[in-house]
Amino acid sequence: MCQDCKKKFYITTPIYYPSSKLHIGHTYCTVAADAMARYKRLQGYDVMFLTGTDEHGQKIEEKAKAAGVTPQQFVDNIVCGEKGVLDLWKLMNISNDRFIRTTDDYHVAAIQKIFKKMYENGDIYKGSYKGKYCTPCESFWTESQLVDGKCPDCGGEVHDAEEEAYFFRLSKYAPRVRELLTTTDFLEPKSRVNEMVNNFIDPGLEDLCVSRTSFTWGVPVDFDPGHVVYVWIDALFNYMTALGFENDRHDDLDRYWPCDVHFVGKEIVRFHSIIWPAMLMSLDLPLPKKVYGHGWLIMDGGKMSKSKGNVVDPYVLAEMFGVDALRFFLLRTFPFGSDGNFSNELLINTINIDLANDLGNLVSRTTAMVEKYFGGTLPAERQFADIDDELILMLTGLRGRYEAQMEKFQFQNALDEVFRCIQRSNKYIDENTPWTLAKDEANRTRLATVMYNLLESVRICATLLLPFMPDSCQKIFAQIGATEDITTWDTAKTWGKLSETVTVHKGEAIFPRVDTAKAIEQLEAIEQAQKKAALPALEIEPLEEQPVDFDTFCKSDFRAVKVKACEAVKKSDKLLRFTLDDGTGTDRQILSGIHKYYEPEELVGKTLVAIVNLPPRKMMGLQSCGMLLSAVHTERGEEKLNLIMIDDNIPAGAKLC
Ligand code: ME8
Repeated sequence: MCQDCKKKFYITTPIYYPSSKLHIGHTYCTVAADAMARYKRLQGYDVMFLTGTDEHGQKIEEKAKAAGVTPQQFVDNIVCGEKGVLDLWKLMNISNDRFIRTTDDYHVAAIQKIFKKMYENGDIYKGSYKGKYCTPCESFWTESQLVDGKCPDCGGEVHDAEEEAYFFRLSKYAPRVRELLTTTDFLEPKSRVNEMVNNFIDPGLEDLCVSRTSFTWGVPVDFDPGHVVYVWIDALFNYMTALGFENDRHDDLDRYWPCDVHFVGKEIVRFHSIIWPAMLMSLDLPLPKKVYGHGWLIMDGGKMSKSKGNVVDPYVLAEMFGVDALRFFLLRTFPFGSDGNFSNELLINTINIDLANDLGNLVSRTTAMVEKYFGGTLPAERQFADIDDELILMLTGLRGRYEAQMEKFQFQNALDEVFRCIQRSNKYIDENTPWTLAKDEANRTRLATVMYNLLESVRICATLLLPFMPDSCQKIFAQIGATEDITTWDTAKTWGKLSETVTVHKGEAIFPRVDTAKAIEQLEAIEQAQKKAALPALEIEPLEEQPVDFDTFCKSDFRAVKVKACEAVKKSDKLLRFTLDDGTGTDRQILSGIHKYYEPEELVGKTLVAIVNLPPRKMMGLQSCGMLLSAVHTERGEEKLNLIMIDDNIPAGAKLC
């Protein structure tokens, strides 16, 4: 079918803040959108899948300043740098058709035009804003919206702020937005509708502050220098500018708008289901068909975030377990609309049970048996039995059941349908005991039929798993001898597409079993190392600000001392006992708690510095007459100590001044 005649499907993810590296929580939504986009392509749709980055705002400006770079350099590094956003989507095999950056020239110019249009139609006006401001969320809040005096989104501190600003007449659109949410399927899951209506619309929608003067990293309001456009206005319109709205970089607005679905995390549903449609109404533009608010991946009871220190690195997980296994896990384990508790154990269990045991085994047992009993190529004759009917019926009906779930974005349920068929097929092996059939030549045709049925079952299941695990499914097709023309949406509902004399190619295990204990240990070690690497390389104590007068300083008697003997103090983990030559002819004993840093034998013969006129003190029953000087600093969170060792030519007793 020609591209123009195809039905269109436009899907978006949120555009990500490149304020720090992305974590597995960000990956979740993009993988879901990718599975959806691939599913629609499989069905024959002309798909536009958009993702991108939301690069303006105070948070980015501040982070760039702290890093000593310009905001543009800062975001360029996180978006395009090594292991940045683009690399991550490449790694995760994300098939987006377009990638927008809100710093792209065409987008910036378009936002200026859009802002001006709403100013000219009277929906944006100038006023002054007083309120509670949360810097990380770049949001003003009213007193009543705060939770225990803190930002309702991130729980962080807010502060009083006032500025001259432009406002969008959100209040004017409250009745229309309310109707949209309550009488249509615009927002899903339905539970999110109540939240929006009860918490935001019914208490009264106030006009929205849509410009800022307190920072400069944003789209300038071209008719009023000093104002930059509120980051959410800038961000939300990406969904249209990326198609060519108010710019001539792209020209597929007519083709794909209105959007079929915006996938967004639950905390940004408010922006997408209230502010976004209201602005489109203001400009008399068609509304997107749907906003789907998915849940969060939760770790240790909270949303993953860098500040909470519970970020899970998708690079580490993909490298250890494979990209497809990770993609599959995210959509198989958690219902898309609700929160899900992420854990490494859960990830490994899913891989071992679903992929290694169920799917992996089905593929490897089937191909191994076709090789063993038929040298890899099935004979053409068939002998069907009643027992086959149930399997065939289940598999030919799978596409319909799967589709019903996919259309509702219920990835977990769609996968459940596929895995029920995989489990049924494994049971079919046990019911038919091919190894018994193989013992008698008379059963050869029946055995070939059992094998063929299994291969067909694998073909259909793998076709429907393509949106989730594109690479692994291709490997499966290669092993079962399925060509491209019979791994399509159409052929996924029809039995008997593989050649009757199909040849299989048993290959390596596609989903190797993971040794849970070993993998957990490895992951913990990597996470510890990453946490350590994130600590400052070097920390030194701040300089003492209190001056010391010269006479007081001179009272401290520093001497060169030579280590005559050194041993660990019994029953102490820390203490070393030094016997020192201080030049007086009488040995001096000093105890020092540095065993963690030095072994006693390595210090014998060294020339050190001691302060010798401190009052003697007893430690572990032993007298310590003075103190050895050392240098201390912190490296990657670990305290380091170095004894001050001086030139061995300096005689014992020499005064240091
Ligand atoms: O919100 N689990 O950007 P963002 C699931 N720039 N989803 C998570 C998550 C987690 N642990 N952590 C984050 C923004 N997300 C705006 C969007 S769109 C016009 C502008 C999701 O980088 C989060 O819910 O902070 C959101 O949908 C997305 O990642 C981007 O978050």
